[in-house]
Amino acid sequence: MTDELFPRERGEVAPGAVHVPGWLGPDRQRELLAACRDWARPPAGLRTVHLPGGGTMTARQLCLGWHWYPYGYARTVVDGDGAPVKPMPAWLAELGRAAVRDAYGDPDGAVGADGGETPADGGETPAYDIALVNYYDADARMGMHRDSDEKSGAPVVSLSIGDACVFRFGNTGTRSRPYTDVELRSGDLMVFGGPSRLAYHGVPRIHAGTAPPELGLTGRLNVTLRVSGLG
Ligand SMILES: O=C(O)CCC(=O)C(=O)O
Repeated sequence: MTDELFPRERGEVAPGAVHVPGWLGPDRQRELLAACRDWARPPAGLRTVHLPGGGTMTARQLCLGWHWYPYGYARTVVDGDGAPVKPMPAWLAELGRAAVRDAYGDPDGAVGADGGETPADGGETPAYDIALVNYYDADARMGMHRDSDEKSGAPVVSLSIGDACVFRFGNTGTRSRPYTDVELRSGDLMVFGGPSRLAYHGVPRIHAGTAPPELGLTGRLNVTLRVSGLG
């Protein structure tokens, strides 16, 4: 992708939904990519997700901390090889907290009454204990959906690496309009919490071949960090 005359700016896509372009620098992107490659190996590696209606997700997925399957969480890959889910690394949980702090500009990471504060941790954002890593090839998509299987209202943190995509951010009531299309590029951060925590969102298009060449990645990786509230 060519450099632009004007830098892309942080933007509030909807109340509580913040886009921070280029939040991860080239080194952090490379480190996260290397970690994703490691996690993608079996057991409990990258898998195709089968939906109850008979379809399959075109983005392939792996999980850390808690294993997500349609539609719940488990400690083992109940819809795959049955292996225990890989642990959520402390550094990745901390990256989630830092993302929330930076997106909302809150030095304590405390993000409001429905943003995940718990008495147990003194009012700070609780620890991120789930990572879902989605891998998109050029033809993969993700339909409009809500992240509603967690018991915590803490903001969702989403990190993008590789090809750019169209990220569609909608409303809490319906899968259709009104929505806003945001281009997410390698290194971009999206955080959605508060009134947008349960907004429908999806990925209708990947811009194939737009990953920074130095990454050596074909396709797009998205790492979404969540707080389970599952104890
Ligand atoms: O790939 C993305 O940017 C979105 C991923 C997503 O919506 C999800 O994992 O629930």
